[in-house]
Parts: sequence; C-alpha cells; structure tokens
Amino acid sequence: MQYKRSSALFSEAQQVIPGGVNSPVRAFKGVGGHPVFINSAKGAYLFDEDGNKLIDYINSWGPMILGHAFDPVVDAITATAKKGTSFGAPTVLETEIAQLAVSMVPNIDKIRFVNSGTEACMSAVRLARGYTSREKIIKFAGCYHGHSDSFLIQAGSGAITLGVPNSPGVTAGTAKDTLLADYNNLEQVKAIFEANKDEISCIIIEPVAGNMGCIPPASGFLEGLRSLCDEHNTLLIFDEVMTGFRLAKGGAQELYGVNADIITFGKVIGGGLPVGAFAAREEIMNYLAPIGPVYQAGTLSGNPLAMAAGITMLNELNEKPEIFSSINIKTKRLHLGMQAALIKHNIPHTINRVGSMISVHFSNDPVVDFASASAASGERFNLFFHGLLEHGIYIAPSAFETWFISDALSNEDIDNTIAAVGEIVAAW
Ligand code: KE4
Repeated sequence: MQYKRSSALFSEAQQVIPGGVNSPVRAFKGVGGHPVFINSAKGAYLFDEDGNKLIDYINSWGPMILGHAFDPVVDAITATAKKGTSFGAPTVLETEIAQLAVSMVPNIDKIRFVNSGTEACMSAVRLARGYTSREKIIKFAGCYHGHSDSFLIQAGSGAITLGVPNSPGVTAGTAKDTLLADYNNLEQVKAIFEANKDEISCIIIEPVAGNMGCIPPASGFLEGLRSLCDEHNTLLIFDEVMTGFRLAKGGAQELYGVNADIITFGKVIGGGLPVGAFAAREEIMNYLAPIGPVYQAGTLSGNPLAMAAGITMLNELNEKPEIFSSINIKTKRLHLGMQAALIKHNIPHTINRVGSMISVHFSNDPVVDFASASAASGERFNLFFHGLLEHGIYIAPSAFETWFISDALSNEDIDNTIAAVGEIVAAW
C-alpha cells in the first residue's frame, strides 16, 4: 500500500499545526514514519486520502464501539443539529443522558458532563480535594488521565513516591502533591499512606490500564485499594474514560464488583463527539457548584449535539447488552489467532486482554506494570505496526496503547488480521 498523499498532507499540516497533529500520539513519533490522513470511515473501515481501505483497531481511541458512522448516531446528530447545536442553557437531552447513565452505572446518583476525559479527571480530582480538604493524590506510573498538570508527573529520584514534573510548564508546587506507585503494587500504596497520613485526598486509577498497552488489575488489587481508601478516608477515583460502557454496561465497577467513589467517563459516552463526565453518589456530587463550593464549568458542557450522540450510543448499548459479549468473543478470536501465529514462529510475546481491550507486547515476561511494559521490544513493535499498516490494518501507533475492538468487525476482518500477523512475523 502507498501513503504518498498522506505524506504530502503531513508536510503541509506541519507548517501550521505543531507537529502536524492536534494530539501528539497521532504523529507516529512512537513508531516512526508519518501519520495516515483519513478521509472517511464506515463500520470497521477507514478510507484514507490515498484511497486505501484500512481495518480499524483504534476506533478514535475507543468511542466507535459500534463502528464508524453508526447510522442511528449520525441520524441523531443530523436531526439535532438542525434545531441548533448549543444554547448555553439547560436542555432535556442533558437530563435524559444523565438518567440513562445513572441507570446503567452502579453506585452513582448524579453525573456532570464536560467536554473531554481530561476535564472529567481534572474535575474529579478537584472535587475529591474539596470534599476531603486534603491536597495529595496517588496515581500510578503508566496510567494516563489526560493532560492536566497534576497528572503529568513521573516518579522522582529516590523514593518511588516523590512526583516530579514530566513536562515543562508543570510546577514543582503541583508535582509535590502527586505521589506515584507502580500499577498492581499494593505494598507501595500502603507505604505511601503510612508516609502521608491523613494527607491523601484520592487515589486515581485506570481500573484496567489502557495506556501501557492493556494491563489487567492483579487479583485483589482493586479490592485492596478500596480497603485502603476506606481505612484512610480517602476517595477512590476509577478513571473509566476507556473502560466505561465498554467492559460492561456498568464498566469496570460492574465487571470487578468493586465500587469507586468517583467515576470518570469519556470516549463511548459521547458517541464520537467531545464528551466527558464524572459521577458519584449524591453527598459527593453536591459539593459541586452551583450547590456546593467546588467550582467547575464549561461553555459547551452538555451541548445538545453531543448529548444526542451520547444518548443514542448509550441507548443502543443499554438495550442490546449482547453487544458486549459479541465484541468480547471477537477480541478472544483475535487473541487466540495472533497467539497461535506468534507461537508458530517462535516469537517471544505476551498478549494482554480484558473484554474488548487487547495489546501485544514483544516480551516473554508478563506485562503487569509500566516497567514490564517498557521492557518489551519497541523495535519489534515498530516492525509489527508498519507490517500491519502495509497489510491495511491500523493499530495504535504506540506500544503503550490498547487496541479497541468494535462490533462492526467481522470474523473475516479478524482472520485477515491474524493471517497478516503470521506473514509479518514469519519474515523476522
Ligand atoms: P481526553 O482528554 O483525551 O478525551 O481523555 C484523556 C484520557 C483520560 N483517561 C484515560 C484512561 C484515557 O485513555 C484518556 C485519553 N486516551 C488517549 C489514548 N491513550 C487519547 C488519545 C490521544 O491522546 O490523542
């Protein structure tokens, strides 16, 4: 396949957009080469500017769980747009999607809509700090909660718990309030609590990590965090921007039977339009302006166009729960097929999978945290990525991302992907 027009378009874009993209991961920095410019998409397929048809395993980083340009969502957006796209005033659509989300997700009474996952996570942490009157937070190396200053922190020198900025522009003053632990390491979290008694407002975690590749919680890990939060009067925030409305109707809380105190959403909840949200039981959410002291706001929050898309998407998932088993079965088919191909060609690998989230790591060791994800072969991943792209298969351009399976994928698409994997690694 050739990508000449995308290459030219990328050069042009770089003249007026930093790095030619509006979100860094799209620039292919992690895998080399240049991004593919997409012209249109339908179902499981992207159609790029060079006329290539690509099987899509990114699905806009999760939202397109029912495939691209899902007709009921497109129809809802079209009809709503004709009535106006945003008023900056309440609409019944906001109440409708809020009631729907509350009915689908366990353990929440109220929900506030925003415009991105970053906004949802940033606001959830501010709410936790306001509710507990504590300043410190615990996050996990390799988990991504958006680009708010408090999250752009890496483990500092010495103690694993001292955060330092991992981006210019993030102040030391901000970094000192973010403490880090390794994913799946409950002992480190216990040590952090002991070293910061009564100072920790919240733990924020991806209940299934999707930003180190896909990494499941170890048995008892989420339950252990719940217990530690109860012991120390700390709030547990599940960042379900990826897992929400994907792993189950009720997301990871339903799948693992562990209740968080605040849950954040994005991606699927917006049906492909910019929507984020955060939710909790009433006593916490009532701390939010205008009824509570914690301020949070947004011009386009809850706009009717995005709400219409989200309502349609959530209704489809709510009324047809068989969608979740369908995408899980498709993901298992992909897993077993790729695994067989990699074993046949003696390629050291680990495949992690939870529901319709899956990732391939070229390492013989289990991938359970950021360090083990980082130890896998990036060189082999890059060969894998570009080999798949040559076969018209589009996966995330980074070894530190999960694949997102859509229900629009056919068994033929999956079997073609498996065959491509075999051809690619046979040449290694
Ligand atoms: P946004 O602000 O990008 O809508 O959401 C931030 C976010 C929060 N929490 C989790 C668990 C997330 O995965 C994300 C965003 N995910 C990335 C993909 N790893 C979005 C892709 C991008 O940055 O362009």
